Amino acid sequence: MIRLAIQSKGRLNEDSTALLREIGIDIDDSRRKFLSQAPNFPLELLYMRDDDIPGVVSSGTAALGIVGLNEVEEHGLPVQIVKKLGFGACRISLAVPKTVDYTGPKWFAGKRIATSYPRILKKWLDEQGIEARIEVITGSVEIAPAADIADAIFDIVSSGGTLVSNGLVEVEKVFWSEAVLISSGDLTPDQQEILDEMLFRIDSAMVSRRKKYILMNLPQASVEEATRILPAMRSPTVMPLAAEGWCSMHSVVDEDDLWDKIKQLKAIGAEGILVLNIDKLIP
Ligand code: PRT
Ligand code: ZN
Repeated sequence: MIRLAIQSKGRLNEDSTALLREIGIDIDDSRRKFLSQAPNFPLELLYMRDDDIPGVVSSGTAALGIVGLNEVEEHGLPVQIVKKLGFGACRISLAVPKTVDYTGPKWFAGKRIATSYPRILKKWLDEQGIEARIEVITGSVEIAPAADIADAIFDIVSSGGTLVSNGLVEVEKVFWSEAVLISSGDLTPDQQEILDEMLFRIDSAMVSRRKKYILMNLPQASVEEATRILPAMRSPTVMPLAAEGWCSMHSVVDEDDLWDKIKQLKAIGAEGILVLNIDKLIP
């Protein structure tokens, strides 16, 4: 059995539980308590505020956690980053009122900066050799300049919409974050085996997310050329069709390359191109 701490509500909760479901671990959200056990996997879920997750993992109360890298960095506790999970992407940036004539990092010298991330901010200020006053506030940091609590803010930005609607401009992007799987680093052999199984499943889920299955009808004469366009994992599957001189070709492509490949395949006579989502891909 292994215990995993995840955010009980908030931005990372849904994606965390969706990832667990995607790797075949059932979660009963309707009966969500502080602790719940997966019925089909040796995993116990501990639901908590994201701020508490680095702490419970570093103390070993939970062997694993899913939390934003920003929280891990801010708490500075000894936990291992096992895997970046590709959701919850954001950055922590410095922003100033749009009326300010911003001249560069030195502008912050002697200024008051409101933030919930004093440690990450202090590290950046030290690196820049700047002394500023850090005003620690939790929640609604973006209203601090208008309320004259601060001259600038250091806060999480994702789309940037919150800054714009508060008359602020992002001037320095300091820290990039996404959700990460963390571990106490102190696992029993049994727990390590469970984690390895989870990582194997997460990897195949993440790989398959960016891949598409493609099939098409192709003139027999174009098979060699199509094989160059679609390298696939070993080589594309080619099957004869009833129609003389034609075959069916199946392969896997990166989503990023999809439209480019389709254009090239059409140019060599491919027809009836079908593109499908892949549920799981085990390399
Ligand atoms: O209750 P609990 O303490 O668990 O949650 P919380 O309120 O502290 O955190 P929560 O749920 O807001 O965020 C959890 C994690 O999601 C953060 O620690 C980040 O790792 C990640 N994340 C990703 C974000 C955002 N994107 C984000 N946009 N966290 C917060 N925001 C805020 C941002 O500060 C801004 O005020 O959302 C607002 C909208 O952002 P824009 O730029 O899209 O307008
Ligand atoms: Zn929080």
